[in-house]
Amino acid sequence: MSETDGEKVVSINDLEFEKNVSITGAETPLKDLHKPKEKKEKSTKTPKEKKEGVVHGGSGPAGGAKKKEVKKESGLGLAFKKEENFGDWYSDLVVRGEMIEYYDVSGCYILRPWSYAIWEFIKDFFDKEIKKMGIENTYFPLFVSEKALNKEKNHVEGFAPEVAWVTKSGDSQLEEPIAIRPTSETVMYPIFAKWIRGHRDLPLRINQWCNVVRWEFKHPTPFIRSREFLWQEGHTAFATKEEADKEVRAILELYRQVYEELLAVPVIQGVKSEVEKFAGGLYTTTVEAFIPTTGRGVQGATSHCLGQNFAKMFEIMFEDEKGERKMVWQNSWGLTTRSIGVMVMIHGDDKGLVLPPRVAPIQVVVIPVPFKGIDPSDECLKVVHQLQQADFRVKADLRDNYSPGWKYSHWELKGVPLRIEIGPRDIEKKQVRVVRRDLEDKAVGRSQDIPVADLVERIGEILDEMQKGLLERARKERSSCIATAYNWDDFMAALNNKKMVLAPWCDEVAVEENVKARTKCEGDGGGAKTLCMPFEQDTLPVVQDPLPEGIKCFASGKPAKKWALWGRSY
Ligand code: 87F
Repeated sequence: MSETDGEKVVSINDLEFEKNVSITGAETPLKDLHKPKEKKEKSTKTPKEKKEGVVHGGSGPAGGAKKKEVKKESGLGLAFKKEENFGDWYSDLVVRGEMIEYYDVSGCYILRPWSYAIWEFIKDFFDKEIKKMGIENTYFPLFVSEKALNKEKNHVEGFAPEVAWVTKSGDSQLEEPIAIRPTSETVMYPIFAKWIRGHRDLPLRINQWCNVVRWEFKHPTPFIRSREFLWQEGHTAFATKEEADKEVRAILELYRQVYEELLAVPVIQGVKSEVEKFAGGLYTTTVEAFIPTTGRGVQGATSHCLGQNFAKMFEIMFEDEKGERKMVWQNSWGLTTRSIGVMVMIHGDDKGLVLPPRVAPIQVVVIPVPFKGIDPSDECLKVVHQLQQADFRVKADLRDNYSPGWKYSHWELKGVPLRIEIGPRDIEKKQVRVVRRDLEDKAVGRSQDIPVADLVERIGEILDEMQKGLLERARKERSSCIATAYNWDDFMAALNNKKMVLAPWCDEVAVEENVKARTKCEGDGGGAKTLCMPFEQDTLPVVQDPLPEGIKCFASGKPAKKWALWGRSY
């Protein structure tokens, strides 16, 4: 770290994360987590003949008459249990599930094809929807000049320690350090001022898919908190506040759809408090998810109305129909790869990832179960072809050095929604066995025999059912984690019982700050804050809108102005 002109300049190579307590509860440095297991894996990877009968449509050893070198199905299980050690379970899962590879720059992760494909589904959906709304994609530079970055003081204040700067090229010091974008308001708005002249230039609505860098010092967690991440950032300018307000909610609705309809993660929509809103803006709306295992809320995405703050600073003006010069109204909104981490945390179990069908890179894996020298690989390929024709994402695992049981565990670890097993007896009966990833081993309906003739139709139905079922299950659990409290004691009890708490609130900054401080020492974990003031919605039946007459703030005892949803959070 060095100092120039009183400005802190962080050389991005110098820094190490503080070894804080992990936000997931893990204190083990992440880089050490996988070392012992790597060793273990090697030892179990010695090819051995498979003994147990995992075949159906017959019994006996896989591979039939010829003894094949096949891998045992042991050694694939996760090293930690979700309920017992959530932090380590998660870190282990994203690596073993082949979503993440660790990297030698702290806080940066490699997104492997298995997780990048999920990001592409999110991207494809959202991109198509915003284009329908008339928003255009663009690309602005990664670098920000110091002058531009510091133009809007409110905006950078508080964030400054997280800005990474480039100070050198080769051996020579740059004349002026340049920042790496932590977000692009200050990159884009000088250009907005140039592009917008008259009312006919409005609205201006652009979006970019890119990476940003925020040099976080809290414990990093794959997807959830990393120093570089991927996102989309939308930036728009309007002639009127009404248009801006309308867009804020339209974008928030798309974020809800990404979470609920793609990732099967229930969210609560609402508006942020003064403390929690984006300081550079007028108001911030949010979709908030919740991780029941840790009892923490997690901000899913935000859609801000910036008001005219940036227009003032960057002089983004237009001439209206009457020839008067006016400032534009602006919005900005963003959704990041954090969404993938939230989905993993909510649906994953002790066997691995559980991917909702709409974002599963492979929806169906077809596994041959050889018996008595009969190899069903050709039938597997036929089924793959049949399902591919119907646009399912499907793959056959025909590797002959792994047993069927090993493959079952492998694809369960990766979270593939359905597996199809085909053995000789299935071929005779013109059927296949279909096994669902989302149901427990012994659950009714987890495994069913389906005639090949009905396969396309039934697979479609089952995947739809799974998609809906995952959201319903998560919503039920989430809803059971919302408590209401009218006084401090009930509030603390609920919070320490891993709940979000809906409480009548006076809406005062000092009170929120006080609650944060008091919950830090009185309970375990970090301080509680407002997650949002939920919009009226049927998923939250406890919200009574308007607030009952004469009701007091749970924390200050002053007259309450609104319902606020409180919680510990990521
Ligand atoms: C970190 C360093 C510098 C968040 C930062 O939410 C600046 C910032 O402005 C910063 N972290 N923010 C707020 C970002 C606001 C807004 N930008 C466009 C979004 C969505 C996309």
